[in-house]
Amino acid sequence: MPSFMGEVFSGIGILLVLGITVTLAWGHAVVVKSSPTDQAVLTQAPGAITLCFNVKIEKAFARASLWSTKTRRKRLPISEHNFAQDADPACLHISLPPLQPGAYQVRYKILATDGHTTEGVVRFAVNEPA
Ligand SMILES: [Cu+2]
Repeated sequence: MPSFMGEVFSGIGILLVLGITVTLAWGHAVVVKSSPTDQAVLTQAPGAITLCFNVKIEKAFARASLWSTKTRRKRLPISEHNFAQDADPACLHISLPPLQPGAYQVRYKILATDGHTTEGVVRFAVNEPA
């Protein structure tokens, strides 16, 4: 094969690799908004956590758990509210049990509609009432 054609083919190869990478990155779910935010220090215990992603997610496959110094991996249910007609398909609401003052982590694992999973954690602290 002449070297010119070789260069053309390797160029096409590079474009294909870049194109595929861009396509995959586009579909991955990334948190664009969370309430409370990660590392938040709160004066009132939150009743729920809301995570909003850059893409639609498969809410039925979402998993979340609560961790603290006293509680290890308490499974958090994905509430019915998530599946309401007017619910944002990119936002996940996770209900929390009543929380005592302390430091907490909510760990989550979600599936984007492209089939890729995203795992993450939101850390927050609830202060003693003043
Ligand atoms: Cu993806």
